[in-house]
Amino acid sequence: MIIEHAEVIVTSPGRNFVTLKLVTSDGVVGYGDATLNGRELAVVSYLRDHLLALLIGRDPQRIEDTWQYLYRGAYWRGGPVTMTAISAVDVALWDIKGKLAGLPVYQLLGGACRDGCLVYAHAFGRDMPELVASVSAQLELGYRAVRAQVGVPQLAKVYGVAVGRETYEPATRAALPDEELWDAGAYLRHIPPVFAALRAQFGPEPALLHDVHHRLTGLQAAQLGRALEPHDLFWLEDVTPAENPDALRLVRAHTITPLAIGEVFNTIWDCRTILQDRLVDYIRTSATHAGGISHLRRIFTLAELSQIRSGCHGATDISPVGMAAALHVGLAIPNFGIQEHMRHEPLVDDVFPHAYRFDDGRLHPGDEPGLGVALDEALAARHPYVAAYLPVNRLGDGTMHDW
Ligand code: KDG
Ligand code: MG
Repeated sequence: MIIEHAEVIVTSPGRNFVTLKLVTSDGVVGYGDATLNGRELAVVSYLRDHLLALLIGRDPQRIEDTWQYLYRGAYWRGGPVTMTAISAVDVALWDIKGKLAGLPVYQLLGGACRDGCLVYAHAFGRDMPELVASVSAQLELGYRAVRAQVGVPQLAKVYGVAVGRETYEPATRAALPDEELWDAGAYLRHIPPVFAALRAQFGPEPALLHDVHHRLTGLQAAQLGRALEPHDLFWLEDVTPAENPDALRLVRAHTITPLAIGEVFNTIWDCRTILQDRLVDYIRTSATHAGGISHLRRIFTLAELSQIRSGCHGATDISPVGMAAALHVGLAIPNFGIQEHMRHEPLVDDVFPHAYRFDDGRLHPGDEPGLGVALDEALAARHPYVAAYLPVNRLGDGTMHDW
């Protein structure tokens, strides 16, 4: 049996998704998520212009060998474009292997370690009453863990808070990125009382999370972590720019608020110092951007040595294929922590019918052979690619800042 056909499918049912489809000579189809938010077409080109021809004729069962062939064979290592493309190949091959075996992927990874994967939902509000209503709504849906993002009075737009729509979607369909304004002082003054108020309102039980989106210096992040300690966060995410482990080292030295990082990491090498020196409590890489199921599992095994748990990135730009991949890994590893669940719009679920299901605060990947995600190609074709960008951030004097 060989890989006989490979193609890239781009669709935009409300937001862009890039999907790799592999078909074996026996007619078995595998899907991989290749979506890189705001830079989608670079991965499409990497796959179409450089990888697809290398896949035709290969044995689809040789997942690790194919991974090594594409990683080492490129000579140019790592980076989001290369690794998103390799991730898609890896995930599609696991999908095929599961279908050939007649087993869900988590069974091939050693079987379930738990009944389901604890997930956290997103809540947001421009002000406190809106945030309280949003957290309440998520708890009523059955979530046990909620990420809370709130507007800051001096800032017109804040990461994680939708303006003029019901759901938050960071990428904007436009020819140029949106520009936002950032003021660390205003943010740092505003956030601790917000979490004090959430605890007063909801009590000690629900897990509360917050995403800083890589915007603070080590010292600012240490101040925030310390100020939040009385409010018992499940985690404080991406407090400092991800490429600098020393910033996290400073934060770590000054606060016991649990930390999470990793959504922009692409390989185990990006994670190595942070994991080996135990600079965080949760590692947030994804199957979509960090080398697929094979490499994600390797990262989580390294994390396990330092008692660090998984916290896979699961924003809306991770397609249902990528979400399923994360859930199969999450169900099977011993050091699972939590999984982000930013629900897709119903149209996305129609384009990607899937077996994973939400019940009692947890997601289960389902028991269909492979990943358990299909792609309605006719529906996908009715929603062609639309250029979209993530916003950029500036300080008050016009200086570019991390978004
Ligand atoms: O593409 C960028 C988004 O995935 C990111 O902004 C979402 O930080 C994010 C999160 O934790 O969901
Ligand atoms: Mg994040």
